[in-house]
Amino acid sequence: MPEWTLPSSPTDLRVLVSGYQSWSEAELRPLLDRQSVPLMPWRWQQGHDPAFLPSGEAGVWRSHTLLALIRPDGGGWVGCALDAASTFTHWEARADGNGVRVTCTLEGPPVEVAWEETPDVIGAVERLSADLGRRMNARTPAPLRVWCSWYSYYRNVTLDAVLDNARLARELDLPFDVFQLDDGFQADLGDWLEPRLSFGGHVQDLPARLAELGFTPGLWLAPFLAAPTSRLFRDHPDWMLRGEDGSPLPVGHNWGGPYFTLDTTRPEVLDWLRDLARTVRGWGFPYLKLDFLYGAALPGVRHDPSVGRAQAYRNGLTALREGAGEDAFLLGCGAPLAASIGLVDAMRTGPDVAPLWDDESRRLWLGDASGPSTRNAVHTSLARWYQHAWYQPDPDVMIARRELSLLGHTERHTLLGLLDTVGGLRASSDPIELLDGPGLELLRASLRLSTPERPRTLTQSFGGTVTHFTRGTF
Ligand code: 9PG
Repeated sequence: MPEWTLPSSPTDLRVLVSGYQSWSEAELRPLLDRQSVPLMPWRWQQGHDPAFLPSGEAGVWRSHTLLALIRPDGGGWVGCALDAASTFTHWEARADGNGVRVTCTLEGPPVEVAWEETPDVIGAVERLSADLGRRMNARTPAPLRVWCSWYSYYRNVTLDAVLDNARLARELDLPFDVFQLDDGFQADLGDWLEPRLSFGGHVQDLPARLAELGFTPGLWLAPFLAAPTSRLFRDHPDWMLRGEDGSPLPVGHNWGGPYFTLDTTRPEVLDWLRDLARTVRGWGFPYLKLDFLYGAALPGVRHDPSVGRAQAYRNGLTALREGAGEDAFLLGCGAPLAASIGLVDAMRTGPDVAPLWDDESRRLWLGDASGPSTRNAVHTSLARWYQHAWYQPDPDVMIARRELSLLGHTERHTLLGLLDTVGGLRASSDPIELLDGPGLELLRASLRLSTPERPRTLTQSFGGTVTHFTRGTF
């Protein structure tokens, strides 16, 4: 375990942490602040790494893959893993009297780790993260403009609703590349090939009709998960990740109950994942949003205990890539960030946007900023600006509508500006018929692609985020 003691006074330093998976909080904060840890233990698996949680002590910050400490003059220290394929790199910075102690712990086979003192922290973060991206053969295809059904229809989505929106988008000549159906079409979590009655059709009928309208068909899957009520779970309870007591381990609570995750050290599970991706690709979906991927990387008892959890995760994702094909566009979500490099084309780099600005009670009182809110989404995506060297960032959707939303005019325009700064994918979920003239104009503006910007002034703050971005000289 490498360890460094820095001579700098902790009061002068800020710390940049990256967070573990898409929904975990990433931020730049004074080192003497306290990194929040969710009060509710049942949230730990869903937005954090339960094996490396924030400590909750003032002056102690934990980060995966990358950690930086920044002096007021912009210089400081940066640590970054240079390989993340089968090893998780855990960083901790701890204010210690008049100095700071930094430790780096590896979970998995030994990998090279960079640790530098530099006059330009931001530049070094970008250089080292690009280095990591190169070493892991990052995929950074052109960004896409996506309509996604989730943020207005949620699980009540129907085949007709998606097609109505696609037809209207074509009529209005809205510049979407992809129409992506989200959660709500499947009979149960894990039973992806069987339709849910309320969806009003079979997902298989969608691609040809979307393609006729000139859109690339996209589909959401949570391929590693299984509900206890699903056929997948009933037929293969032995395929699930287990707890110490030998029974399937619940790995989160959503869809009205607990759910389980596949053990990707089992060859038959990898075959099943490959077949699933091949089947939906065969139906005509070359764009897949692969969600809740963190499941395969959770601590637990695996069939093959010699495979570490980063490697187990990567094996599961590799099987999906093999099934979907090299030319499929894979968007990771709820996914360990660096461990996905080279396998996904794009990655959600923050929690969900929601049609409200801030969920203060959950964020402040429950210490959990991984929940859906516009503030949480942009706060975290902005603090991960350097990750565009790993994949196309997906900062999540614009919300341009005024109905079915609590966002005000200024908040909608602020969201637009922040998405523009983050760059990467552009997405919308608005029912197009709800948009009036100004709404359509805002939507069109949000579909204009931009390149990521770097933070230039680290001393200014945005709504509690101590990261400031400006457009221009990148
Ligand atoms: C579909 C949604 C959308 C969305 C994803 C993801 O912790 N949770 O319980 C939790 C639930 C849903 C969620 C994230 C976290 O949203 O980010 O875009 O696809 O699933 O169910």
